Amino acid sequence: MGILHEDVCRQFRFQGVLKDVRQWGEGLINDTFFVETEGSTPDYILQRKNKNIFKDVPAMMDNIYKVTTHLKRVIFGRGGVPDREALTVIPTIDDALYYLDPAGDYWAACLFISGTTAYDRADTPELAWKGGAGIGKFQAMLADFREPLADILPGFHNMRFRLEQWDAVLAKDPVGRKAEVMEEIGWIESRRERMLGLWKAYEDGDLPTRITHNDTKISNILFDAQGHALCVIDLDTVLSSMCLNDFGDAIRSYTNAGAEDDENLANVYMKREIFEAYTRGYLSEARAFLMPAEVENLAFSALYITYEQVLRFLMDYIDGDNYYKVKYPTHNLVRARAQYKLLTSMEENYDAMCAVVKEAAKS
Ligand code: GN1
Ligand code: MG
Repeated sequence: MGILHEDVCRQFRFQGVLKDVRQWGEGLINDTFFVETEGSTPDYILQRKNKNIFKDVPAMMDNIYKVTTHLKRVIFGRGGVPDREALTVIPTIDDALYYLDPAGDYWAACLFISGTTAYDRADTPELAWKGGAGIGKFQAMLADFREPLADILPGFHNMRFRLEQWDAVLAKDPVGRKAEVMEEIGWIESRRERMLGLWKAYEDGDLPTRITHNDTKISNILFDAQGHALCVIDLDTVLSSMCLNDFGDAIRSYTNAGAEDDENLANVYMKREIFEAYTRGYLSEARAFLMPAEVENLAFSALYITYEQVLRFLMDYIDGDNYYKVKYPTHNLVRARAQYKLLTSMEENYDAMCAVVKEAAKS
């Protein structure tokens, strides 16, 4: 049997001799492969980018290149190891940041950072603290990056845009699923104005625009042998936006006692000790650059991003599953219900969350 995608690998400036190329990770969007080379030459991560979602892969790769170049400069200045603490994009033999194959698919590659561990879940407060510190440091290193990035995912985490998308899908009801999810639709409708309020504050300039990662789940951080957050990965969604996205999305994923698509809703609730640990870790790095208005909205951003995720999963279900990969016909609906359960748990804990943020912001 030949090596998977050997022809594609030949397009990149990979060192050494190919040994194996295999599927990697559990992403819902791209197809990811681990490229192993013989002997001591580096290994690589190769991805076929989802062109259905990323409409402008060249601009996306350009964003990633700009951000990683800045990170490497900062890391070097701090006496760190740029190729281990930031992603390294591997160019093609034509010196492009991506390869467009004859079938019209876009591929990109980066250096594999060896000797690191990635976690699927933040099961302990210690790990959650370190993850929070990792994202805080990532944002801090980019706090003085002023070049605007290309808006490659228009409306990502923009509630005004999401609700417009939502209204359009509901009006169309393309596969006739709307009638069976009226209760779930009510979850979205009843919180509309409150959720829109945060985005409006951003639109009004009460919250600054920063470089944001936009997918801060723990599996997007590599930890070193000492167990510290070493490198933030999966930079496909780096954008210029409000940095509350990153805190909110981390809380959504870290604190969930169940799975994102848990069918047993009793498993799903927000773990308060994980919330507290992440918040403390994050603020240990982010306290120095955050504005008061950002700190004040941290707890709410968790509700905001979780609500948005309920909306996105439910909308994709109603739309006939065009966005997220699904493993069975009601998968997006199951995901939406599980995320809603998490949202209600956050709502119940909201006052306590605000108190934790207030306290952690001081120390
Ligand atoms: C998608 O593919 P993955 O797991 O990195 C999505 C995120 C969602 C997440 C939900 C570009 O991320 O926004 O929060 O699924 N990414 C995009 O699991 O839509
Ligand atoms: Mg991602």
